[in-house]
Amino acid sequence: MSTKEELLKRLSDGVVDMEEDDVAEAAREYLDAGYPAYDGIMEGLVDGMNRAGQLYEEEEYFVTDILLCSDAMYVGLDILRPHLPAVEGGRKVKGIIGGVEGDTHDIGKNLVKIMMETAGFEMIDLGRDVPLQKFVDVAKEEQVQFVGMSTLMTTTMEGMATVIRLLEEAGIREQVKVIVGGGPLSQKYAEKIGADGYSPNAVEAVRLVKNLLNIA
Ligand code: B1M
Repeated sequence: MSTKEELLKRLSDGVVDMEEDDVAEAAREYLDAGYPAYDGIMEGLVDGMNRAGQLYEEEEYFVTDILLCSDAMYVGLDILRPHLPAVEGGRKVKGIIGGVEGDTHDIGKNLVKIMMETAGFEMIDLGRDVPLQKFVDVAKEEQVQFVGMSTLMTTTMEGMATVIRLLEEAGIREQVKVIVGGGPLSQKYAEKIGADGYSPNAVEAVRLVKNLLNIA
């Protein structure tokens, strides 16, 4: 029988190698062995996606490769995700999440959404390349408690500041917590634009929202 580390490596390698069948097989074996789905996602699938991202940056991988890697990651997510422990009871928290206008990256945003849903939050996913005003309109219509914005590009970061200004203009800034995340962002930048918080990853994002909304 394979060890947990061996199975995590197979999950990660399967994503890097764009091998959907290998990922599916490793994910099933991983669950059958009784290992936690959460680690399989973060230390297996996400690790593989991060490695694939590195290869893209080194110009070893092309756009098509990276998209096939993400397909393999989603195959694994479909298998592991139903086995994440569900959170029972508590006050239902409602939030929106989206990638800001001009940015079509959505892999990290999707992971954040999945972790939030697993934590019991009701998430409205606005998708990617979301018009800035839409964050405000939906926040108002749906009376959400928090707004999550993601971007991976320096060229689109400024859109987050605009959304915060639009929330103020709409008179609902005090009613929602705003959190931001994505590659080029930082705590410092979040503070600069007046966001309530920044998270470097999907797991921290859940903790951040819980802290901001005073949920145990
Ligand atoms: Co592009 N891309 N890309 N890309 N891409 C980057 C981001 C880049 C850094 C690569 C580089 O050049 N070094 C660069 C941005 C440079 C910059 O602005 N500083 C870049 C560029 C330039 C571009 C294009 C413009 C390329 C072009 O066409 N010339 C173009 C964008 C077009 C557009 O959007 N208008 C483009 C396109 C693409 C692909 C389509 C090929 C693909 C995206 C597929 C998709 O998302 N559906 C892609 C990818 C995959 C990447 C890299 C390689 C990997 C990103 C990724 O998915 N990582 C990336 C380089 C890199 O990051 N190493 C790169 C895995 C993912 C799990 O991590 O998204 O960081 P990440 O999410 C993390 C955290 O950031 C955090 O939690 C997540 C999970 O833990 N997080 C949040 C994210 N959002 C959060 C929100 C939160 C909290 C935490 O709260 C709300």
